Parts: sequence; structure tokens; C-alpha cells
Amino acid sequence: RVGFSSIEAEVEGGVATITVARPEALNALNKQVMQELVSACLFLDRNHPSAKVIIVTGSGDKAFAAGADIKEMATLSYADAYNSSLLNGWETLRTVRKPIIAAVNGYALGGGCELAMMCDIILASDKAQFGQPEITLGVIPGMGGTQRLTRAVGKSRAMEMILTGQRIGAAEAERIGLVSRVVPAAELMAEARKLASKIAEFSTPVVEKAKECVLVAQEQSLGEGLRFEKREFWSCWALDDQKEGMGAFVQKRKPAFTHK
Ligand code: CO8
Repeated sequence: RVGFSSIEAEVEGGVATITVARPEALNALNKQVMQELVSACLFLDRNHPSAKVIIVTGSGDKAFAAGADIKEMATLSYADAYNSSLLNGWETLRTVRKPIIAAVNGYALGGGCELAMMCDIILASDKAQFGQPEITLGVIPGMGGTQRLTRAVGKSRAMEMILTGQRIGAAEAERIGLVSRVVPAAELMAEARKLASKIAEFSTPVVEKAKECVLVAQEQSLGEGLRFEKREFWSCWALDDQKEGMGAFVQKRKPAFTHK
């Protein structure tokens, strides 16, 4: 378990959990949270082979993250805002190869909703609420909300959420495909760990290839995505785990992946 000042990180079994730890500010994402959360993810991704899946959640029972820290941004001049490094780190999360699960335990608003959408799977507690309220503050989403929400739920619903700032509950978020699944609040972390542990059983490089292919589907044309998938599919044959996985099926036994 490693202590930062604005997040907590721990690794247990094959699963790392990063908790945004500013409950007094409903886990608002200030520059320090960004720097610590991004560097923890990069460290776990590159230097911690035993951590195979990362869970991101918020401390307390009210918020995953109630957005970027409004107090940090409120009085910036245009030049300072434009030149500031407030946003720079977040896109670096895209370079993380290990799967990241957002365990959304409460408000996921503005940058909080955008952080959840940067993750690979969103698991929501039945108390979770999602929204892009930036319009009510006189700004627009700036951590990917206009792009990722539109891809997740379609143009019309994304437009309504972004232009009105209306919040939606967990059940509605599940219905429109923003989240993978809703679970009772008390079971959220156990469910997230169960899901992470399941993924951690499989071959790490194969899991990473699968994640990369799904992300390509969000960014590229169908033709390019299919070509990318085909190359990644055949490249699995370069791995010991492909021989083990298929061999185990043929021999009617459980595979023992070596993650190579
Ligand atoms: N930033 C800073 N502080 C916050 C934030 C926030 N986003 N959200 C809550 N807090 C603070 C409050 O100021 C309050 O602090 P204090 O006790 O010192 O007054 C404390 O957290 C508790 O909040 P509330 O008293 O407001 O709690 P309520 O239960 O009454 O309300 C809400 C909860 C509805 C979540 C309410 O706090 C709220 O509306 N928060 C703001 C939500 C919001 O507008 N988020 C979008 C922010 S803008 C954004 O995310 C842009 C992203 C792209 C740019 C990224 C650049 C880095």
C-alpha cells in the first residue's frame, strides 16, 4: 500500500486499487489528483507486473469525483487557463495497457464522468449519478466528454446531457449503455474486485491486445479496425499462452497461463 497525498493505491493479488482521497471536496480532480493518479497508473502499468488490472474509485460514499476542481480553475485568465497543465496528464491514461475499471460509487460529474469514461469498464453502484454539468458553469466539457459520451450513448442523448447539464441515475446510465452494470452500493468494491480478478486470470498480453482492439474501434474506421484486429489476432500465435490456452482446451484441462 502506497500513500500519496490525494490518492491511495494498493495492490492485492493481481488487482491494484486507486482511490481518489479528497472526500471533503467530493473527490474533485485537482492538479495533484491528476498527477498522482496518472503516475500511479503508469507505474502500475509499466513497473508492476503482478498488478494485472487497475480499479479506480472515489473515497467516501458520496462521490466518485464531482468534477474537475472548480476552485482551482475559477479565476484563471484565458491565457493562464490555455497554458496551464491542468488537462495535460489525463490523456496519458490512454497509454495504459492494463485494463482499468471505474468503480463509480456516487457522483461522477463533469471531469468525474469523463474520468470514468476514460476507463475501460464502468461498474456503477445503485447510488451513482452521472452528468456533464459544465454548461451550468459557463464552460463545456474538457476532458473528453463531448467525444466519449457521444460515442457511448449516441448523439441525441449526449447532446441533451451536455446542453442541459442534467444528471442521470445509475439505472438510466445502464439503460443507455454508459455503464456496463449496476450493483448494490455495499457490493460495489467486491464486485469490481471479482471482475478484475476474473480478467487477471487470463494471459496479460492477450488481455492487452483485446483492450487495444476495442479502443481502436472507438477511434478508427471499421475497415482499419478490422485490419488491426486481424493482425493482433494472428500475433497471439507468437505467445506461449496461445499454445497453452488452445492446448488445454484440446486436452480437456484448465489452462495455466504464464502471461508470456
Ligand atoms: N470542485 C471543487 N469543489 C467541489 C466540487 C468541484 N467540482 N464539487 C464539490 N466540491 C466541494 C464543495 O465546494 C464543498 O466544499 P465546502 O464544504 O468547502 O463548501 C464540498 O465539496 C461538498 O460539496 P457540496 O456542499 O456542494 O455537496 P452537496 O451534496 O450539497 O452537492 C454536488 C453535491 C451536487 C455534487 C455539488 O457539490 C456540485 O454540484 N458540485 C459541482 C459539480 C460540477 O459542476 N462538476 C463539474 C466541474 S467542471 C469540470 O469537471 C470540467 C472538466 C474538464 C476540465 C478539466 C480541467 C482539469
